[in-house]
Amino acid sequence: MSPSPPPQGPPLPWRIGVKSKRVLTALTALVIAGSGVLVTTPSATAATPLQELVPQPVQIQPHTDITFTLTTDAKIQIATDSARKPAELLASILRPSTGFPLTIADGVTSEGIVLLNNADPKVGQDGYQLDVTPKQVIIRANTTAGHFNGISTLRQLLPPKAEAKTKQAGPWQVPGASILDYPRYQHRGAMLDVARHFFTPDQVKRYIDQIAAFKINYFHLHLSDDQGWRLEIKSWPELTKIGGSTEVGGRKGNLYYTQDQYKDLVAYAQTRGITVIPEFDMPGHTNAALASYAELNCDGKKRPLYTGTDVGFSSLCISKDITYKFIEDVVKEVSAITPGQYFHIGGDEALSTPDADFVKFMNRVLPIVKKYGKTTTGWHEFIKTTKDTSLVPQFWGTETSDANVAAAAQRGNKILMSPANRIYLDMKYNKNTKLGQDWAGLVEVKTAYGWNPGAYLNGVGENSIRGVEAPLWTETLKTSADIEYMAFPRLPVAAELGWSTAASHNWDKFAPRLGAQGPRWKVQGISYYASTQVPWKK
Ligand code: IFG
Repeated sequence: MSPSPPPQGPPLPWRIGVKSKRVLTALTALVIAGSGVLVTTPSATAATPLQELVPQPVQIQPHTDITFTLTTDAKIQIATDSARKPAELLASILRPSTGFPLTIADGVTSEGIVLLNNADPKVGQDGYQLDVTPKQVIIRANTTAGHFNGISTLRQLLPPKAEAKTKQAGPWQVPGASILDYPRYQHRGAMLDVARHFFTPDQVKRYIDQIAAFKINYFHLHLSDDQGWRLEIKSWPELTKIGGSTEVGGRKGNLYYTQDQYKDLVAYAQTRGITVIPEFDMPGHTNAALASYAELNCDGKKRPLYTGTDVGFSSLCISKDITYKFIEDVVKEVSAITPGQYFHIGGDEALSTPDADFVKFMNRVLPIVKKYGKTTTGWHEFIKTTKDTSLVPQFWGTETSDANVAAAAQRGNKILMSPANRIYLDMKYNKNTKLGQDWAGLVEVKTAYGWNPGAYLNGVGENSIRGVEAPLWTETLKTSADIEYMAFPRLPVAAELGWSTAASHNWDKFAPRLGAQGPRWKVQGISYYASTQVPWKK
């Protein structure tokens, strides 16, 4: 008589690392050899999708006796219009792969996927509840953002082929569960530098799609630098005509977004629950502007266009009034087409601006951003020039102490964490990585994961953290494949650090979940770096 299978207890805890799995296998073998009876231990690798979610939700209650199957007559039902964009996003993803109509219906009448409001207040603005029953998947949220985040989780509970752009065979099953989830931080960001190398609107949209799947909710576009000015400013047309005509390496072209294209990118991001933060770096990193207008230079002479990768050699002319007219025109035009609350003024590496002038500059510029209804964010250097606690310094240093940032935190500023030696996605993984740079060190996946945003900077505790953002600088990147190689798998690492609880931070538990994303990325055509530190699922 064959032994009854072991009770289907809770799946093996993710504490089982690679080493202990070998021990487990050896033990199992021993049992087989010894007693001649096959005792199947619940394998640590036969994970259900509930054990493979990135970022890790706050609470998951599996219901192993329940499976929901999406069928052709399923509808996506919304209780109010606030859930329409999330419903449309989900439909746009599942219709191609399932071939189902997945019509969107107002009101909850039948089987399928249901987006309701009235979620538990505990989930706040960005959280959600996701309940899988035999006939329905119910996502409750208090806001549109919450529904977007619930949908990102549902996508990961479906088979990876749900992400395919062509019709796949089913079944389309979702494991029974009750999930209650909400983020640790309000800001989970990704930055793309489109100034060093220009990326087309479609390439930017591709990256937006990829970051949205990990509950990223801010997309920071680095739109100007020494090598390029990338957004049309109608009152200063030479900025793109000249400043947008080249890039690192010297490629020539109309390498910029018209304001219509920018508005389209902003709207596209919104349909994925993402808010765009435009950055115009100043007073340094401004050679493209200085090459476009002679009058912006103190000596009245245009600078030559620059296609190299040095930093710190340029500065707007602090003493000239026209500099602030220029900045006001830029802030005015861009704020008018940017629904998001934040305007990024850069402020980094102003090495050619005397310190006193830097302070003078910021004292004139910060009020301009406020005048057009936006809240300034910027690389952390600017924060020493102001006592305004509503402004957001983005820490990008490699040290774990910064007196000005700690003082700002003390006063009440919320800090956006982007330590370069942890989460700069353009850092090489290892010395063999062809793309990227290494000035902040080599950043393998485990290094990117191995820090606590709430305890990283001395004097900057959990309550002073606004969130985590992963910048991707593009001095060495030209294609979407280049972006994906550097961003995956470390962007999902940043997403986990920004969303999941500090208590859930554990590499041995996280690595298998990250590895389980591999098949999904393969279906999506993401050219990720298959780090040997991660147990990639086949
Ligand atoms: N530092 C510069 C970036 C870019 C980066 C590349 C900041 C804030 C090095 N400034 O990071 O312009 O060149 O890793």
